Amino acid sequence: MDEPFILVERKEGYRIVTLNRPTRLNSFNEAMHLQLRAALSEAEQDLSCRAVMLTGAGRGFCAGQDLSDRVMGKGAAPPDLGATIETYYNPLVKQLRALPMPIVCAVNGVAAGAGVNIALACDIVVAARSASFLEAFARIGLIPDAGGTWFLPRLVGESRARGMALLAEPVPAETAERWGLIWKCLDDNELMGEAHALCSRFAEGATRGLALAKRALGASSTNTLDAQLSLERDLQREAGRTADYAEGVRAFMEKRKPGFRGRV
Ligand code: T3D
Repeated sequence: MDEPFILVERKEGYRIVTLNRPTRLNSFNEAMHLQLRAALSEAEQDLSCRAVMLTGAGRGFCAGQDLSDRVMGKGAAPPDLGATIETYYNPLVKQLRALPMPIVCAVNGVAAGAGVNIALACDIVVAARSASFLEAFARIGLIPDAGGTWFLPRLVGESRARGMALLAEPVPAETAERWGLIWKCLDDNELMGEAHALCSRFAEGATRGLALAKRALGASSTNTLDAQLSLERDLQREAGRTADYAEGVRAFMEKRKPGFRGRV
């Protein structure tokens, strides 16, 4: 049986999913991919789960692909990386984006390679001041994958995206916040407290509305304004039919905190 490369902790209304290969800076092997996929699917199926926190064990967040699985003997046929991307990384990014609840990524230390882009696929990224973001691919002759070439220019603009991708230098968490790559950089000892506070807040949120907002934002960068306005109309129609919307309006009028029911 595989080791537990993914740890799951259940909290009131949310789950903490921890990448757990600390001696390899939580880099991905196949077993970790499969365990992460299963953990996210279980979170999705549990209607009481209204947010997910993704973080790493030990001093790093995630160093991307485990390169010890990619060492080639001289003269050996190269691996088909397109196949591993298709089988593991692309489904993971799509799964994170489609999760019907917010995902808070608590970047506790260095994020490198696909580790950066998996963080960027999450909804809210908070990072410890000591963390850094390293699109390491150019150092080994690869291109940013796991959505990197899509996320980077959208988040930080073309020139910074090209700098990160082509120079492969670490971007400190403080700079990442200033550039808009992430939501917030926090003192190391405040990171997990803030990540828990965000998840607790989402665990009391109007989850279906938040999921619809994720969908709308996810579609916006490839839509025309006309198409986006139509999508907003359709998704708002759906949001307007939720019990949480009715409760939100009632609570506002009665000047009280809303008691949202979330995914039910
Ligand atoms: O292959 C496919 O399927 C295609 C998909 C590719 C996706 C990718 O992510 S490709 C990019 C892979 N990642 C990298 O290139 C990053 C490699 N790691 C680093 O550059 C450095 O480790 C860091 C800059 C992230 C951190 O540096 P530092 O000095 O803080 O730590 P370290 O000493 O390098 O690493 C600590 C240990 O973790 C070390 O092991 P040791 O010597 O203590 O036994 C190191 O070998 C191991 N480690 C770190 N990253 C990886 C790794 N082992 C395997 N794979 C790694 N990616």
